[in-house]
Amino acid sequence: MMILSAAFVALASAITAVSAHGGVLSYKIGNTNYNGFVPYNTPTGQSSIQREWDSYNPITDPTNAQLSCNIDGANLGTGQLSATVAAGTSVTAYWNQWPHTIGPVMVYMANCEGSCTSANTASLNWFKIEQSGLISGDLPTGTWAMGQLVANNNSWTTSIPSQLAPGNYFIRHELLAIHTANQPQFYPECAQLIVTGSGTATPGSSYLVKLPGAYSMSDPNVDIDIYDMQGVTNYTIPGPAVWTP
Ligand SMILES: *[C@@H]1O[C@H](CO)[C@@H](O)[C@H](O)[C@H]1NC(C)=O
Ligand SMILES: *[C@@H]1O[C@H](CO)[C@@H](O)[C@H](O)[C@H]1NC(C)=O
Ligand SMILES: [Cu+2]
Repeated sequence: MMILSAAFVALASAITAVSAHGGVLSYKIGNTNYNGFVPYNTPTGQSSIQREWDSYNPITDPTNAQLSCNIDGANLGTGQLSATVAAGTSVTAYWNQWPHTIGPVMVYMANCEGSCTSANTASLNWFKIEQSGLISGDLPTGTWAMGQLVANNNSWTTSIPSQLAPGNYFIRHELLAIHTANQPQFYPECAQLIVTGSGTATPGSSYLVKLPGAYSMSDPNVDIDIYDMQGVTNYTIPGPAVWTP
């Protein structure tokens, strides 16, 4: 009986640990729904527009070599799909029952310079198409983009820039949870897109970053203790400026 209850406690705490974090489980692009990769499962036999990611756990080191598309970010081989999407179309990403409400939401893209499936995501040039941080109020209790995400069915909707030049791109959703003092939690997921249209705009070099590369623990907005910043009403989101063509 003691052994049984110890096992039950271990199981219960494992479930709690899983539900304390998360990631993007599916997308709606235009009017089409796409399943994401199923974490905690073998990639064998899975088919998705999303790159592989293995657990709900955050990346806590901003220089982690797999920051671009989460761990381990591999392509799914023959199961790797891409979604064809016209520039200007809206993309909604859906998370699991997302527990965190403090921190910014960032959406990046990167041109794959060829096939996204064979791209090394750490060497691509990433640019931000949207970000949202502290929306109202002050630290530590104000309303954050991540709180809006939770209130909005654990989802975030953004649009592919309508003037973006067509090509093969990644879209990368990243949550930076900062509810734990001086311990940032990065939650990135990537999906492969084929953007169509007649746009000609591409971001200039000042908007392009590597991931890892864009963030460091020496950034006070990454290594932040919001509980020690009572009354502060601004939060500078880390990484590059948003590119608006
Ligand atoms: C809420 O999110 C789920 C996916 O997690 C989705 O299937 C459902 O359509 C969404 N509901 C609304 C009202 O958008
Ligand atoms: C708030 O803005 C001030 C002035 O621009 C800046 O020095 C400070 O770093 C900002 N605070 C945060 C948390 O981003
Ligand atoms: Cu968590």
